[in-house]
Amino acid sequence: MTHDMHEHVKRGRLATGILVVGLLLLGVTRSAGAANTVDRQISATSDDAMEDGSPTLTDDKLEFGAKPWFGVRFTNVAIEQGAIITSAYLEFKANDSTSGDTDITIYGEDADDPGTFTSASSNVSGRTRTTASCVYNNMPAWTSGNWYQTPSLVSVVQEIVDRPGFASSNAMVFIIKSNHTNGDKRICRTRDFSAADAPKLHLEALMLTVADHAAGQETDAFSQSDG
Ligand SMILES: [Ca+2]
Repeated sequence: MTHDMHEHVKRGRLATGILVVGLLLLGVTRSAGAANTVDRQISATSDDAMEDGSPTLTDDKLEFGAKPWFGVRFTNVAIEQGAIITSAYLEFKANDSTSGDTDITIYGEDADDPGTFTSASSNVSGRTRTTASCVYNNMPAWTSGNWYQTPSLVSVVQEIVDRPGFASSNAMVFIIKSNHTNGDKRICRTRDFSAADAPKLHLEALMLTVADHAAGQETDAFSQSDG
């Protein structure tokens, strides 16, 4: 073959490869259904709580790294059971400008539709936690008045929505543990400070369509998401 013929064959193989990749991407998109974004903000005073001994429900701030346990609950989380979670994080509004060593771990509550918090003993720390968690050590410095996102909580939220009993518009709880309470802290505002400053939840998911379920595409979609 001449040099030109070699180049022609190489370009042909490249074009075929691009076509195959494109078709694969189309297939993944079609089998996973429509994207869905959910943004929720705490709306009830008992939906954010601090536990240091018995839980308290009306603190206007949560002090990560100073108190041992916090709970935040979001209602009406419109995610289909078994959906593929592609993005998940909490957002907190800083009340103070703080820096220094603050380390927390974030779990979900392993429940289909968890209730709001009460002042009963261990009502935050005693709830069943997800196996998945987000270790968030060495939190960045916070500046008063700014919003801060946690790292990804995809694995935590996926474990919750994969529960057979989870249903769209159920509530979702996150349990936050301070990994030590002897160092510095990050102080955020709660629903009790103001409605506008209450903690937020952001989720993005690929929703499986009815047709996808009927075609048995759900298994394919999950195996692709595992990659
Ligand atoms: Ca509260």
